Amino acid sequence: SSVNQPPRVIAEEQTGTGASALKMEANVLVMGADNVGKSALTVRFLTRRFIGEYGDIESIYSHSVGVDGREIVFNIWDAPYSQDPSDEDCSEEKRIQWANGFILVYSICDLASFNVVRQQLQRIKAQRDHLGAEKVPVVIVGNKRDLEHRRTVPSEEGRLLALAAGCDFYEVSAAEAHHGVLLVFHGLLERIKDSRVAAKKPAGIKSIVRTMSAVFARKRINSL
Ligand SMILES: Nc1nc2c(ncn2[C@@H]2O[C@H](COP(=O)(O)OP(=O)(O)O)[C@@H](O)[C@H]2O)c(=O)[nH]1
Ligand SMILES: [Mg+2]
Repeated sequence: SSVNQPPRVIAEEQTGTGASALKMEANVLVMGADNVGKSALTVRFLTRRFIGEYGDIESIYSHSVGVDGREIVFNIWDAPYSQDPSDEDCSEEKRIQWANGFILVYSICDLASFNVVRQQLQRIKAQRDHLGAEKVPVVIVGNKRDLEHRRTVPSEEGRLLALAAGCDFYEVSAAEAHHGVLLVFHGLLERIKDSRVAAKKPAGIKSIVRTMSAVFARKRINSL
């Protein structure tokens, strides 16, 4: 179902027992340059179909799926690309704040769109690092894989960018197949789950070990 409305603030996943433990919401922001297939990808995931032309309507879609007996509600924001990120009331900043996970889309036949993904990735990292957040759930998607004869972005470039940024990478064709698109959204969901588990842990084993060795190091120094 399409909902043309301003973003809602979605409550974080509930813990504990009861129905709330079985339901999880994930806010997904789809980003990338114009014409790379952001809407095609989104609509493919929602309806399993490829329509061809999508217009430029900004939408937030809500879509429920069952995963391992649990209800997952994807709230997907299909955002148009703005040349100037500081423009339009800092809305990119607001979108980034809203999102739990990011799908960064470029077209494999459009090198400029790949550079847009690089820049958006940096802005996401900058904003999230500033908030002191855990590792940000991001997947990078090279779309239009069916247009191999027009490729200008080698697969390796996409893979290297993802490797450097610590995120997942997929090449898909929203036009030709549903399966790859499904993997993108479910891959991101796993990342979002991981980031929530990480955020809940008060102290990782590494930081405990670090504290212990600091204590012992001090003792050793004192006893000299
Ligand atoms: N060949 C091909 N065309 C695609 C694919 N995905 C989207 N398109 C086309 O690319 C154009 C832009 O798609 P759209 O989803 O509107 O891009 P957006 O501006 O990023 O939302 C449309 O004409 C789509 O039909 C794809 O995987 N392969
Ligand atoms: Mg669009």
